[in-house]
Amino acid sequence: MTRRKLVAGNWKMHGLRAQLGEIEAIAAAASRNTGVDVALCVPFTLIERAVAVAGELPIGAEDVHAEKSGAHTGCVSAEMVRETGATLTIVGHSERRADQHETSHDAWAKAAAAHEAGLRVILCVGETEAERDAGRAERVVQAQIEKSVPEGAAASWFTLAYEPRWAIGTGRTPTPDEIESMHSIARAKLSRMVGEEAAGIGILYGGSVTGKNAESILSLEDVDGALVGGASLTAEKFVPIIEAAA
Ligand code: G2H
Repeated sequence: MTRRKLVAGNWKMHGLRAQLGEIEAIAAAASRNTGVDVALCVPFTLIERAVAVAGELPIGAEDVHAEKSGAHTGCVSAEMVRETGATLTIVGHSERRADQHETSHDAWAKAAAAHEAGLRVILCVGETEAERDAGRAERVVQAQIEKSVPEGAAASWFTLAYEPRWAIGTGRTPTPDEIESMHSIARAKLSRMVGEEAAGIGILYGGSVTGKNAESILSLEDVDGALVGGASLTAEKFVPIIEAAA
């Protein structure tokens, strides 16, 4: 099954209105590079303005709450995100698992809520350095997939992102063999969960992707794109990654 590559930016806790020009420049590059899908996930506060300047570039959130509404001070529901004009969201990012103590069950509930609200979901999984050193990386990632991928996950709305935690924002990346091996294990796990649909589900790599390493990572079997943090903050850094995927 043919899978189009997706390069998604994750601005994390970066981005004020002064950076909207970067989004316009990224959107322009995305429209020139028709061989790849591009998306940008930004802080809640910037979504509506980002949507207004992004044209055809899909804008997403970095998280949603699992419930539709309620007494959850400071939280934002998937329905609220959808109303801003956003069309996707990240869930289960390792920084939320670490900083907000989110579990795979939380990620599962958020992914299901996001889908119900009409958002595309990018669900993140990935092992810690200690887990890899202990030879447990594959089991950890398989267990995260088992517990956090919603029933009926389908290529039309669901994307998985493998992000080894020790590679995030550190400048370190796994070897090509390690990436290929984990992506193949992840797809096999998805296949046991959702059957033939797994062949169409994109699996992104995330963790210190830059313009320098993008081509070698994106050319790997079973790598269907990238989730990019630091290098998505400016068009100057992000556009070469988009071009490497196109
Ligand atoms: C991993 C990635 C984006 P960075 O978190 O999700 O961030 O590219 O900065 O390592």
